[in-house]
Amino acid sequence: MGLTKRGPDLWFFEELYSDVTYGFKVKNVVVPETPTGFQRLMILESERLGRVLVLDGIVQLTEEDEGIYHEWIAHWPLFARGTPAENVLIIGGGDGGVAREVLRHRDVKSVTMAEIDKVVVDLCREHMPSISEGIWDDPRFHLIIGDGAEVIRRMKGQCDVIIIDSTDPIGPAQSLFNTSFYESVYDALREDGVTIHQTGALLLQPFEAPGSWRQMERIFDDVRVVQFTNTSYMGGPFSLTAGSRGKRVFPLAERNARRRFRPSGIKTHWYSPEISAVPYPEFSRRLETDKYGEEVVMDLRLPARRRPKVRQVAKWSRELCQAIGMKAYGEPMLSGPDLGEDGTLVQYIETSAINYRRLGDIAAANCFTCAHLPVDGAVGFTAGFFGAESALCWHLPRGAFGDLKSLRREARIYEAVLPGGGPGPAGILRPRLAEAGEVFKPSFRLPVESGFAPAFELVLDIYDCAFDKISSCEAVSGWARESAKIAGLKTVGRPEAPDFGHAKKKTAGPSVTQLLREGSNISHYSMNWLMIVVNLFSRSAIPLRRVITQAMDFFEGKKAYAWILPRGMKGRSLKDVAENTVLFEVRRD
Ligand code: AG3
Repeated sequence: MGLTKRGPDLWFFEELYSDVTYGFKVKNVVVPETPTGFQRLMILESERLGRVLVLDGIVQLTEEDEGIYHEWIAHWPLFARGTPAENVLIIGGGDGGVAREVLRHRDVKSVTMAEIDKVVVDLCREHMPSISEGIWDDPRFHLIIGDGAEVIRRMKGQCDVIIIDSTDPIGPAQSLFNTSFYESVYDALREDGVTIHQTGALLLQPFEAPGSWRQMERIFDDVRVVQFTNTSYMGGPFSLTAGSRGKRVFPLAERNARRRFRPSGIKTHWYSPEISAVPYPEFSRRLETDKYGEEVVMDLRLPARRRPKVRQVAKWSRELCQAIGMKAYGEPMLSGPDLGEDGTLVQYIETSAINYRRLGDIAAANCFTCAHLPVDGAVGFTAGFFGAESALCWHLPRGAFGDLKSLRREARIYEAVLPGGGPGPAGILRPRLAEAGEVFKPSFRLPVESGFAPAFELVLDIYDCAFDKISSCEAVSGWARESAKIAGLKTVGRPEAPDFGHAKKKTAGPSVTQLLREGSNISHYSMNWLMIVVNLFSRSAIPLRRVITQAMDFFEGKKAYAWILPRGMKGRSLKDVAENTVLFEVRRD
């Protein structure tokens, strides 16, 4: 796409999405596509929109409507505060539009703009002078050409407002969406300081705002999503996500803005404190429900000699989808013609997967979604379907950005007694916290080595990964193959990575499954908050440390939360199960 001939005319079509686009007729190519060393830059002219800045095929601004974005991203945080800001930092923003709006605030004493790409600054200044009008002569304005992520680390406790005017979290801006970057933003803020950044089109990039929200929620004292619409960012409702240092600012944001706007004397075209920037209720709801993935892991005691056949298990997986309100994607994947002791069934669903294998008279089933999971419904339905009277369950938060302790607090290990599906008489227990050092010692025994359980599952959530490593099916498939090799597990067929459009839908990215002789190796990944979730089920011991390190190295993840779940047990007390369920953190710096 990009520039395309249509009859006698030249058109531009945006390259942000693989399945939807918008375009406009190009009157004039002002700057043909130029590699800047960071990205591809192009400036076009259109009759209707004026000059248009395009980076990596994505529209950044048009002269016609740039004011909408620039006014909202600048004035919203500045007016949300109870008191005027003095020091403002802009990260990105090379076209100068944000700086222009910020400098209209008379109380602002200093505006520093850290832009990594000098070519953007130079070419916008030359070809779109109206965007940055006035900033170059303003003594309060300072430009730094450099990496914002580094600049900000030198500004501890110095800023009242930090505006991150970046491209989407692909390409050079990727590091601006990392947890460690958000931490440095927080550190750079003064008390009552506010930061804001663009988090995409709420409908078309449904995981961006919730993803950032989730990361920011644990770092900032308060987080808000600001919604506006313009013409040049396709998809209707667009989002800015803001975070504050201290809890006093956002509850009064609207009141502060109404009180301070008029006396400021600033005349805006698009921003007004009278216009609600509150997201549509559906988006607020999604921020809550899409917060984390959830998995329920069930070991069900099957009635004597019950050996569910493929057809039955496939039926279970389909009906379970209905019970949890998720669509099934494609047909079930099978490691062999039947589901004997060695077989696995994996059914992809809307936001991840369901899987099953049998160990003697225990059916070991997992149900994972990247949205809200009605756990009791899933357990109740599964136990009912297989005629099990009780199920040993692990309910795990996945992709949670909290710390290890809160993760442990949110996890539940329980016996669900049917009917009803709720916890049994033994109540709810938590996993045992361990140090990575302990688990990585050669003396550590996996449940299959100690004889505690006939199988185990390694559950791994890896954070702050490299986008290109987790965003391609090929890359993840490569990891899965290598991982099986290191684990010493025999693969069955090739990794399966069907594209069900996960990445485009209300889900968290495509999935890759490598079926193994003894279970399945599944990864499901979320590209928008740069993390990947991995499950590895095994009936034999694996070199744990090497498998985990390989995964973290491969995806360039900085931190992982890892679980070891004993699977397929009989006659173990819940207390023993909890004691043998291990949760630990691995860091790679
Ligand atoms: N930066 C934000 C561009 C967002 C485009 N993304 C999208 N349509 N999803 C704009 C830079 C203007 N100063």
